[in-house]
Amino acid sequence: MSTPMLTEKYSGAPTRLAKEAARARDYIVSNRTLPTSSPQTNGLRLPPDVSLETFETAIKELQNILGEANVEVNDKPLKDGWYLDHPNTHDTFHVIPQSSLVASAIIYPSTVPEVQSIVCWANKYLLPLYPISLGRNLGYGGAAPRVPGGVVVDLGRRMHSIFNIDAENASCVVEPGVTYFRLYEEIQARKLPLWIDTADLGGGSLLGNALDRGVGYTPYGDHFANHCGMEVVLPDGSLLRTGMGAMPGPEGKDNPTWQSFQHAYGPAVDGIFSQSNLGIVTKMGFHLMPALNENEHQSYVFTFPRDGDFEQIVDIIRPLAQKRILGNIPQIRHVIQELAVTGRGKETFHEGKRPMTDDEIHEAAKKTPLGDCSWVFYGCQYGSPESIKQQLEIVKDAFFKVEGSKFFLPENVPPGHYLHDRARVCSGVPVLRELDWVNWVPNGAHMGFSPIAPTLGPSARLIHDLIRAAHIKYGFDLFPTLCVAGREMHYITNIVFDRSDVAMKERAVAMMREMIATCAKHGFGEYRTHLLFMDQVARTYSWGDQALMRFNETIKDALDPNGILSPGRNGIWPKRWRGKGWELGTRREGERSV
Ligand code: EUG
Repeated sequence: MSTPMLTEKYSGAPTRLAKEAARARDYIVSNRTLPTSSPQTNGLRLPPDVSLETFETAIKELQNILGEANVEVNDKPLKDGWYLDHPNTHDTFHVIPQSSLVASAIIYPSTVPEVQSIVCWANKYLLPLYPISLGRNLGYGGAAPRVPGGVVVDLGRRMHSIFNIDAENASCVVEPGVTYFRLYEEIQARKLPLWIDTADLGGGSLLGNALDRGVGYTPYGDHFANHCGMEVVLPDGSLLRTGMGAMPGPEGKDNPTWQSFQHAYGPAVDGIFSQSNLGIVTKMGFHLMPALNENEHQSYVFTFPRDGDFEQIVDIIRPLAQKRILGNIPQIRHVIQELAVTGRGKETFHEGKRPMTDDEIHEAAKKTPLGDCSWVFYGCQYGSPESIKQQLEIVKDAFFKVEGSKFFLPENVPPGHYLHDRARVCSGVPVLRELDWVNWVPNGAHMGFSPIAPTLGPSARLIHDLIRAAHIKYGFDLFPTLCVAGREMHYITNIVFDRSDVAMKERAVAMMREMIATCAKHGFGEYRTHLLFMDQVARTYSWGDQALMRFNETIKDALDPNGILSPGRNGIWPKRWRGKGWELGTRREGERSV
């Protein structure tokens, strides 16, 4: 498995992380028992209701437009690769058989007119397209199409320009293939006083992550909220600019406020292109944060001894976040992650496959730098040194009310501790560290379960207990990471599984289905989900007898009458596909195997 660097590949890692990347890869390789490459179980997977003859005609036609090398038929063995060398053919973290969610072909456009031609071509042959930016939507299906045999449009490979880093407006415009790593290195090289906001892993696409409404950890951490202006290819092949970009600028230029004012005029349509299948976003603007100096941000950790401190911690965070004394979205993690994020497998801490008990976790935690505890709060304060000092006094006063809580600065923990990586992420420096906990099991993979709950003690207790009970029932260690804002929190938990263990994967899917249903009963809905659960999650947003789904279907049918764009994404099926058994995990339709 190769370790591409940014100097040679748009999706590679920066040179500053070469050693770390090689180490992460070696860890993953040493922990793998599966072959690096496996033939597809049933050979080439054609798109549904498309004959081989039609498929071959269509492929030839598109090859004539884009060039043969830019339209690949996916009839080769599948390689899971790893983070820096990831597939665009299927879900690298396959929780169902690897050959299930698989592409029939992969297309590499290089320009917006080429994307428009692809859309027209798909309409002609009724082929389901599945656009990806980088395909690093890890935990939610990666690059895999929702419909088996879908045609993946890999936008990132040839469309990765950074168009306009504007130091005065503090903004930029990017194409789908621009990663956090790329933008960060570009800004550093040009010595511009700007911060980016990165996701936990730096190899993701700015545009892709924002469209999926991902989270980051500087004050600009709400990625979709900090986007400003889009260019979109619609399912009929026409081109749209949103926000102020809809108004032409002088002399044929782009509008001068395209990256300045998101809301512009009339209905706010940008939102319908996020977590949806209504258009292919080819350009997206972002606000960037004016850079702070080294002494103008301070990361820190609090630990809390008892599981039962959870309610109190959440109730302490709420007013601090509402008053914006907490300037970013902090994370609370369960102490088991202090073990996992070392990158050493579970066998280092525990014998056997069953989940670790609380006692066993505490015993192992004693030997970690933060010591024994139950919850770990990773925060960061921003401002002048004097202001940070005052803020930290307020924050400490608040958290020290929890008996036995402890406070650490980066200088109080060893150099390899995760806090140092957290400090980078909270100051806009993209890293790779978050890969490490996937090594908890051999052939490690993960899937995200990410419900939203109120930032209230009793709700925190309820959702944690529900999710913990499910993990005990299905035999999984529980890895909660909570991104806590002033009014809601994302309870994100990563289900870590062994890709070679079929029974374990079946348990993971069953547990997801049960947690989605149980959480929905209490009003906790997922903010984002893996391909397999999109139908089920969409149907939990059922107020008014599925009023939202009817609305989404109405828009879908109006914009995409042939149903060619990402059918089924986020649970939205075009008319041509509805009622044919494609929905998974809902009672409305009979299930169809994928
Ligand atoms: C994380 C993971 C997610 C997500 C947001 C943040 C961070 C994990 C798997 O999904 O949606 C440490």
